[in-house]
Amino acid sequence: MPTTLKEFESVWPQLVEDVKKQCNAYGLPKNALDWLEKSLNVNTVGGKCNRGMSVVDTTSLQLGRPLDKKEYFESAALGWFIELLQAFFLVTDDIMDASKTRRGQPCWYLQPGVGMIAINDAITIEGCIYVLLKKYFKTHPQYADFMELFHDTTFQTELGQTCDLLTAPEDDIDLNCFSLEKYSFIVIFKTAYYSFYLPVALSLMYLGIATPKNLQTCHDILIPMGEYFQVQDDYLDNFADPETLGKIGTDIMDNKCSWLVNQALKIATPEQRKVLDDNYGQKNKDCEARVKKVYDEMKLDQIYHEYEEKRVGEIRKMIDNVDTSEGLKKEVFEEFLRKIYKRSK
Ligand code: DMA
Ligand code: MG
Ligand code: MG
Ligand code: MG
Repeated sequence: MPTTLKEFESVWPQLVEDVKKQCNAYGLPKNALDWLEKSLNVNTVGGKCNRGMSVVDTTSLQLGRPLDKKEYFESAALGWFIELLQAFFLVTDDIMDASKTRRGQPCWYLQPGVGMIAINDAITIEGCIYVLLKKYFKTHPQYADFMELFHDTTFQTELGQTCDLLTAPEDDIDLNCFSLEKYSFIVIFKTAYYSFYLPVALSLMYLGIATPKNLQTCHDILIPMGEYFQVQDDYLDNFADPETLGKIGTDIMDNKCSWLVNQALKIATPEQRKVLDDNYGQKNKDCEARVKKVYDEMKLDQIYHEYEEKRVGEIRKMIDNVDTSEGLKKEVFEEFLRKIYKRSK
């Protein structure tokens, strides 16, 4: 049975206490301690926690039984480190993307009294990963591997964000610069590694079965799955109800090399292309509405649903062919796919 959000969240308060204990050992002033606690709670908790819970689910599926108390806590702690990494990325991403809401609330940098302190808050949240990793895993045989994996994955995500931002200049709109090749690199690096490869790789390391072959198999399935997940994110940015999604889409106004604009460019008539050229990437609601209208005319939602069925079929085939000779279980991938298939938020 997959873990529940409630059970997973029950581990969180202990981790906050641990961070506070470290801060108290440094004699951190009370106001700063309170600030950090609030920033941690607001930015890390309140999401779906698919990434974090997948560490727990992978560990339990691999062992083929429910986890004991210690195993649950340790896997969930590793999962929360991914959620901390995600919080670090989201706080900065929302500033750079000029987003307004996240998880149904104003973005952290827009909350009263926060502003650009949010940049330091993001960096501090990242630092908490290593405070906690040391506390719980210093004597684990895989301590160095955990640390290296977090560092590598963080760097990969940062490179993805670099390409995402450089492909979306504010003042130089040129739709000819977009392509599905560029798109693929951006989303694999900014999303797939930390959201899909990282949770499963951490669990395998925790269990001591992260052989090169098993890690390669994880990579070969989870990177395409992560690519599909970001296509969903781009689709939802335009087509989802912001109320359900918890965030208001910004991709059109931000001039993003989104999956939708790449599809639109493939099929646009000369008239539609002109509307896109004149209105994409403009910080103006009317321009955005014109682009949305073209997307509707093109029935991009239908094209997306066809893509989804085709891609999920291909991923299921890859899962069927998984090499299980070194103990990896197919159910790990089936469960991850189940969590995201046809998601609406
Ligand atoms: C997501 O890109 C990637 C990271 C590393 C946060 P995005 O800007 O499309 O995410 P969102 O739609 O959640 O702002
Ligand atoms: Mg964003
Ligand atoms: Mg972004
Ligand atoms: Mg998005």
